[in-house]
Amino acid sequence: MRVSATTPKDEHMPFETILFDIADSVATLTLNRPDKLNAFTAGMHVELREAMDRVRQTKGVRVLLITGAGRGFCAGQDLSERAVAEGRAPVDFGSTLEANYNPLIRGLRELPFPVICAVNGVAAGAGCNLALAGDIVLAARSASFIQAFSRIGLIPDAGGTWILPRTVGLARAMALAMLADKVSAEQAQASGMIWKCVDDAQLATEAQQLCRMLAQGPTKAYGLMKQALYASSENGLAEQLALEARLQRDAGKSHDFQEGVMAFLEKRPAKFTGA
Ligand code: T3D
Repeated sequence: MRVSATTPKDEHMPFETILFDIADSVATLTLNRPDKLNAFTAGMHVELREAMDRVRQTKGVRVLLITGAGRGFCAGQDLSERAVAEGRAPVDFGSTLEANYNPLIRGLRELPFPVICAVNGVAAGAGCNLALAGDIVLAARSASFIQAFSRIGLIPDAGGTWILPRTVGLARAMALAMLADKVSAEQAQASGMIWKCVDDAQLATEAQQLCRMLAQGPTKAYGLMKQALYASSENGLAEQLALEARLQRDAGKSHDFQEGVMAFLEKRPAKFTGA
C-alpha cells in the first residue's frame, strides 16, 4: 500500500513543510524545512495535524517513522515567528502549546502502534522533545540533543519535563534543563535518553529495517505495551499488576497470540497480522 504526500484540500498537492508517505504499513513523516533545521512554524503544525489524522485514519498503518530532512532533526519553535514587535502583546505560549505541541505529543503516545524517531542531526527545544516522544529513538552518531529553552528564558515543553526525569533521572534532567548543554548521541544512549546511536551512514537503513520488522510484528501487543509502560511511572506495584492483567487479557485474545503459539509449536516463523 502506498499513499502519496497530500494536503487536506487536494490529494495531489504536496505538503510544504513536511514529507509524508505510507508504504508497506509504515507511515514516514519527514520534517522538511532543512534551511531552518526543520524548525516548527504555524503552517508546519497545520500539516502535522493533517498527517497525524492520516496516520490514525489509514487502515493498515502499523508503524510511524519520524525523521528530518537535511542536517538537522528539528530546532524547535521557529523563533522568527516569536519576535515581539514593539507595542504588540507577546504570544500566549499556554495557548500555542495547547493548540500545537501538546496534541502532537499526546497523539504520538496514544497511537496504538510503535513510533520510531530517527534523529538525523541536531534536535533542540521542542524538536528535542519531539524526538524523545518516540517509543524507540535511534540517532545518528553526529546528532545532538539540546534542551535549548533556558537560553531564551523558557522551560522545557512538548513533554520535556515529563520524559527527562523518567529517562535520565531528576539530577540530569534538572541540569540539562537549566544548562541547555548539548548532549551527543553517544551520551544520550549511555544515559538512557535514547535507545541507540548508529553511524550516520547507517541511520536511514537501520531505521527502515527496524520499521519493517515492527510492521510485521504483533501490533496489538505493541500498543498494549505502550499503555502499560507509559502508565508504570504513575502506578504503584499493585495497580500496575492489575493493569498488566487487564491488558494481557486483551493480548491473550488476539489472533497474533494464537499465531505466535502455533508458530512456536510448529517450529516456523510467526506470521503476525497485527490483530
Ligand atoms: O509556541 C511557542 O513558541 C512555545 C513553544 C516553544 C518551543 C521551543 O521549541 S522554544 C526553543 C526554540 N529553539 C531554540 O531556541 C533553538 C534555536 N537554534 C539554535 O540554538 C541553533 O540553531 C542550533 C543549536 C539548533 C543549531 O546551531 P547550528 O550552529 O548548527 O545552526 P544555525 O546556524 O544556528 O542554524 C541554521 C539555520 O537555521 C539558521 O538560519 P540562517 O541564518 O542560515 O538563515 C538559523 O537561524 C536557523 N534556525 C535554527 N533554529 C531556528 C532557526 N530559525 C528559526 N527558529 C529556530 N528555532
